[in-house]
Amino acid sequence: MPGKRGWAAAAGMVAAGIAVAAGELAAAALSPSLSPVTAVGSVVIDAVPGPVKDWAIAVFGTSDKIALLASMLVLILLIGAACGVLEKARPPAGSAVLGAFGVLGAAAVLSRAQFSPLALLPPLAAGLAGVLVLRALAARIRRYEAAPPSDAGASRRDVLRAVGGGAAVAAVGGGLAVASRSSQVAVEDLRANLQLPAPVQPAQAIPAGADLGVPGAEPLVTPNGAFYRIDTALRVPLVNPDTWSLRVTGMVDREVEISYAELMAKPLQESWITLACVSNEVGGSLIGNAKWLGWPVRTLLAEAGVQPGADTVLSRSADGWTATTPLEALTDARDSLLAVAMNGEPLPPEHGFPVRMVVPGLYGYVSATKWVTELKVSRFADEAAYWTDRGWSERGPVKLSSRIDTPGRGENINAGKTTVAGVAWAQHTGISAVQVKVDDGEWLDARLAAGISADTWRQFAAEVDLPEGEHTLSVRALDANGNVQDAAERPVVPDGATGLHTVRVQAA
Ligand SMILES: Nc1nc2c(c(=O)[nH]1)N[C@H]1C(S)=C(S)[C@@H](COP(=O)(O)O)O[C@H]1N2
Ligand SMILES: [Mo]
Repeated sequence: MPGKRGWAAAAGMVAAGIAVAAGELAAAALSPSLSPVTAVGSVVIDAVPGPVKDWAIAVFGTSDKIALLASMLVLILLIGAACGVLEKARPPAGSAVLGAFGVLGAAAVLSRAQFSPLALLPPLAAGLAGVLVLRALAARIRRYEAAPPSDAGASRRDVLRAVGGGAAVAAVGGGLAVASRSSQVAVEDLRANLQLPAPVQPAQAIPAGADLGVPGAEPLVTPNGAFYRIDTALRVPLVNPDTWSLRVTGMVDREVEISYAELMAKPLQESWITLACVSNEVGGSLIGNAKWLGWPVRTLLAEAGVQPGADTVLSRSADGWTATTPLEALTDARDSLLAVAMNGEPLPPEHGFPVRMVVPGLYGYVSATKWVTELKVSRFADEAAYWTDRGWSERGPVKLSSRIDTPGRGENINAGKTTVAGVAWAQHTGISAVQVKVDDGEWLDARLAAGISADTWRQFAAEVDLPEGEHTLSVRALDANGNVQDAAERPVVPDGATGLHTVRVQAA
């Protein structure tokens, strides 16, 4: 039996172990990128001098990361032990020090992850769990210390039970965290090693001059890392392609189920499609253009045999999110895809890996289901989808719109000639002209860049002459049917904002 100081040290180790497990489990529940252990480890890796890194790699080889994690764990347990002894000697100094390590963990996470309040949860959960457990155990040890000889046996058993129970909790929690982490790593490995099939029908070639390359304007192709992300997932669903399948159900002649391997073996096509969010404010950035590799939804629906009377397809994702898409948008000639890749790379997890839908001409909330697992052919009248159940319109065709990228709002520019540039979009209809206006002047035709297709946005640029002073630049687009962009200001709810994007600048 350890002495009383030994118990205090053991209590501290148990508290530290539970703290680590709590932090890792919280990260597992939210997002793997928020793991405090990984964050601290990465900070260590970055801080360690090169020669030490080389030494570690020489000694531990490819197990260098495991060696780092193991030494971190040993160090954490030693710190825990010291905190335990300190807590016994000078309560609550030990638990305060343990809690401070939670704050340090938070700092490490913040230095790694993109800031979001969520990133603070795992280290704070860790710190809180550590403090509470240590205080509870230390109180028992103090009771044991103060116990008269007649009670010594009972209070020692109480300490033994509490410390032993805590150790078991730490072990089980840690085991769960490790298991969840390794299944995440497994999916990430599968994704990293995927061989994408060559498209049977390659994407449209980008015509020369489609990207005007005006400094300050968004590029024609949005890199995956810069593509906006909108979803209701608190934690990015990690879907294993080996167990993923897509079922076609509802008003069909025969239910069909397709595996990832079967989907990858289909004749896939590549298409440029600009995806936009209904919540995009006028002038906003919830829009991006990418090259999608996928299989036409219409072919899968044809295999299932759509029954008469159906007018919608309810798509469901692995995390339960749903969208209802007009059936005709999935059966007409447009490139509605079950997409497996984005800009030549397997879908990033946050953009729907392994499979998502992309439908030209419709806002994402009624069409672009990520992590899709079911297509139910049905009637609008019989279904409620996630957002249409929350006040958004049942139909969500993308509205004709345009945006000035440069100059930026409030920018100070030189008086004289200035290039106004940006993008215009009317997916699946096409843009025919873009016009720019200075203050209350005439609408001037902008130079319209070559387009990839009617399903993608188009760049424009216009040279305007700005005298000194404050000016308002406005833009409007015309679609391929000759419709002029709606200037009336309407909010994003229920079916997308309208109004013209204006930018105020100061010319000097
Ligand atoms: N599973 C799932 N798919 C989803 C959503 C969602 O919340 N969950 N959001 C949709 C919305 S509103 C939009 S605008 C697009 C955004 O796709 P992106 O995040 O790849 O840009 O995904 C759509 N697909
Ligand atoms: Mo959206």
